[in-house]
Amino acid sequence: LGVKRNSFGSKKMRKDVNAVDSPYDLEGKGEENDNIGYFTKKKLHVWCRLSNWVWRSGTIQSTSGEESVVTLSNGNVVKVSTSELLPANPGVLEGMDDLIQLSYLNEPSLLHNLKHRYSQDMIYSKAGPVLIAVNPFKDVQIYGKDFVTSYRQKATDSPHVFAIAENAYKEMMNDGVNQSIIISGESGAGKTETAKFAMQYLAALGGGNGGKECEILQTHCLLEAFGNAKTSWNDNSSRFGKLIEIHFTTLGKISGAKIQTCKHSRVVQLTAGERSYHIFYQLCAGAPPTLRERLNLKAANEYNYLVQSESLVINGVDDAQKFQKLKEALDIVQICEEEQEQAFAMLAAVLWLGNISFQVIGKENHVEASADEALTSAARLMGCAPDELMQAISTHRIQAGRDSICKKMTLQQAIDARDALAKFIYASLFDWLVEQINKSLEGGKKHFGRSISIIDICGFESFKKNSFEQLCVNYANERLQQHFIRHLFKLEQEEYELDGIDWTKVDFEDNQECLDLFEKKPLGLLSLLDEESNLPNSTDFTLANKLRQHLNSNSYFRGDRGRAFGVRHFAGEVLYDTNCFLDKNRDALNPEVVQLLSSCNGQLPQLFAKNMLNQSLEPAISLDAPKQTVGAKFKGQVFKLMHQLENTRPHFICCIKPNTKQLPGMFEEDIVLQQLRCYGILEVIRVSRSGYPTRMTHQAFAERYGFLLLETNVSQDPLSISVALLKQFNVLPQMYQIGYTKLFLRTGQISALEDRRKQVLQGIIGVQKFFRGHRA
Ligand code: AD9
Ligand code: MG
Repeated sequence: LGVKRNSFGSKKMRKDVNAVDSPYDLEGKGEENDNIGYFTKKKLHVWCRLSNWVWRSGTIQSTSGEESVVTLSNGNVVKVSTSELLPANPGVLEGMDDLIQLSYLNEPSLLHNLKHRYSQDMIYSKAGPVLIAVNPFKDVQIYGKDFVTSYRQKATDSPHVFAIAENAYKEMMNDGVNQSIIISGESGAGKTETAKFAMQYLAALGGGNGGKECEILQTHCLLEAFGNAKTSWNDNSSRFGKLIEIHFTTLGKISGAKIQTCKHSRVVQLTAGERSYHIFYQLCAGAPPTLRERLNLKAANEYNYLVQSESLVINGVDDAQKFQKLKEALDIVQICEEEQEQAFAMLAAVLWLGNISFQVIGKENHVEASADEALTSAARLMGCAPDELMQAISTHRIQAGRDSICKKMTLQQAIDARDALAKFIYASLFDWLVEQINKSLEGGKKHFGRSISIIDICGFESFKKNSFEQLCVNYANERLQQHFIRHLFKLEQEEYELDGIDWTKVDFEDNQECLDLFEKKPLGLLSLLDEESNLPNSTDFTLANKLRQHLNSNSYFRGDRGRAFGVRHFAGEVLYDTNCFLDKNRDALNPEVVQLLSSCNGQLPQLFAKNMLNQSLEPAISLDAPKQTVGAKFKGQVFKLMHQLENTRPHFICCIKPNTKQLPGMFEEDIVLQQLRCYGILEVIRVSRSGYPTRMTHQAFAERYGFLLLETNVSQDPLSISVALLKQFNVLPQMYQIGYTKLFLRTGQISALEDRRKQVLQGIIGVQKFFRGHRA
C-alpha cells in the first residue's frame, strides 16, 4: 500500500497499530473465542492463520492442549496453536449480501465473503448501513438502464450504489429531509466513479425537467478535465474535493444543482509518474489547427510545466478525443464560444509562462526575463505588453521612506513570482469554471425545495515523498472520517444510552485527537504552520523545529530528523517533508502581478485580479493569520462542506481498492484488510448487528399505527398504545426495546406494521371513492 505502519510508542495505539505482530485482535471478540472451544471439540470448519496476513480455511482433526492439527482445504496438514484459529461460517453463508448475516464475525470471514463475491463480479456488499464497493478496475455491466429500472421498481434489493441513491431519494420524498451520499476511500478506490453512478441514477429518476439532468451529468467531464490529474496511485486522481447538491422540486423532479469545491494548487511542480491537470494535455492534443494558431500552441512535450515528470500520456486514454468531449460539455453548460476561447487562452498562457527563462545581469545576481517566444506568447495571451509582463515577474517595489523604488529580483525570486502567477491564473480559472457551471445549473433561480448532496473528496494519500498537498488531502480525509464515526458510532450509541436502553458499548477508533492535532489553536499543526509562514526569516527547518517543539508530546505526531515529521492518520502513518511547505502555504503573489492582470486587455485576467482584490478585503476565516494562507483557506472550505453535510441524513459508501496496481481480478487480502480496519468495518457491523436501526418516539409511533389497534381497552397514553401494538403484531421481545422517549426496533420489524397500515389506508380510500362516486 505504500502506507508505513505506525510505529509510535504511545499507549493510545490503534488496533491496526497493535496488530503489527498480532493482526487479528482476538480479545474483544468474545463470541468467536468462546466458540472456538466448541469448534475444536466438534472438529468443525475453521480459519487458520499461517502468517501475519494469510488465513486458510481448514478442518480440525485433533486437539491436544493448546495445539490443534488442521487439514487445510488444499490437503496440507498443519499443527498450529489454537489461538491461531477462528471459527469459519458454514458454506451456506458463502457470499452473503450483507456481512451482518454472517454467523461468525471475524476478519478472515469478512475478507473471504468479499473475495468470494468479488470473484463473481459482485463488487457491492453491505456492512449494515454502509455500502462497500470493491473497485473492479474493469467494466462490470451493472449500470445500464435495465439496472436503473430494477432498482426503481424494487425488483432487486442486492447491494448497489443505485440502491443507496434510491433510498436517499425515497427518504427525501417520504420524510421531506435533505439527504447526503458520503463516499470515502483512499486514492484510487473508486469514489469519483461511484459518485458518477449515483448521479446517473438520480438524474434518471428526477429527469424530464428541461434537461437539467443532462447538464448535471456533463459537469463530470469538465470538472475532471480541470481538476483531475494522473498520480502514482490513480490515473484519474481528483485533485479537489467536491460536493454536488442536486435540487428537486416537491414532485421529485430535478430543478437544478450547485457545486462546492475545496482544492489546493498543482501546476508547477510534478514528481515522477505524475501529470499536471488533464486539460493541458487535452488542449495540446485536441485543439483544432485554427485554435492552435491563435494560441501559438505546441505539443505537450514542449512545455516545461508538463515535461518535468516525463509522464505525458496515460495508457488507454486519448487526450485529443477527450478534448472533443470537453468542447461538447462546455456547450451544454452554456459557456459560449467566446468564453471558451478566453479560457483556452488562459491555459496556453499558463503553459507559456512555464517556458519563460531569466537572464542574470550585473553583479548582484539580478535577473530579467528573456525576451523570447515564451514571454511574447504569454503576454499576448494575457493581453499585455511583453515588457509589462517582464517587469511584473522580475521586479518588486520596495518602500523607502515615502517613496517606493523598483528593485530587480534574484533568480529564485523571479522563478517563484512566475510560478505563483501561473498557479494563480489556473486556480482562478478553475473557480471561474465552477461559477459558470453553477450559473448554468441553478438557472438563475433560488432553490427552496429538497436536495441530495453527494460528496467525493481526494482520497487518503501516502507517497514516498509527501508534501503540503498530501497534508491538506489527508486532513480533509480525517474530517470526513470523523463524520462517518460520529454518525455510525458516536451518535448511534449515545442515543441508546441517553434513552436508557440496555446496550453494551462497541469500542471504535475515534480520530478526534488526530483532528485536534491539526486544528487546535494556537498550538495545532495548521496554526503553527500559519504562524511560521508569517515570520520573515522562517525556513523549512525552523518550521520542522517549531512543530517538534510544540507537538512532540502528541501521540499522533512524530518529530523526525531534519525537515521531516510524521502524522498517525486513521488510514496509516504518513511521513511529510516540510520542503516548500511555507511557500506553498503563503502562496504569495507579487502585488505587481495583480496590478498587471487588472490592466490586461482581456475579461478573464481583469476578473481574476478583481476577485483577488475583493478577497483580500474579506475578513480571514482563520483568526490565526492576518492574511489568509492556503492552509487556512482549505480548512475553511472543508468546514463549509462538512457544515453542509451536518444538515442532511447521511448514506455511507466505503470504496475499497483491492490492489495497488489498478488491475482487474486481483484481490490482495492484506491490502483490503488494511482498509476494512481503517474504516472500522468490523465495528460498524457489530454496532449494526446488535443495534436498533428503526426508532420512533412513542408519540410518533402511536400516531402512525394507533388506528390499527384492535384492543379497545388500552390506556390512551402513547407508551401504552405502542406496547399494545407490539403485542398485537407479535413483535418478539428481543426485537425491540422501549426507551424513555423512543421505541427502538431491530431491522425488518417495522415492515409488517407498514404493510398493514398501507392495506388499511387503501381500504379506507377505496371506501371514500366508492361513496364519492355514489354521491356524484
Ligand atoms: V482519488 O481519491 O480521486 O485519487 P477515487 O476517486 O477514489 O481516487 P476513481 O473513482 O478515480 O478513484 O477510480 C479509479 C479508477 O478505478 C477509475 O478510473 C476506473 O478505472 C476504476 N473504477 C472505479 N470504480 C469503478 C467501477 N465501479 N467500475 C469500473 C471502476 N471501474
Ligand atoms: Mg476521485
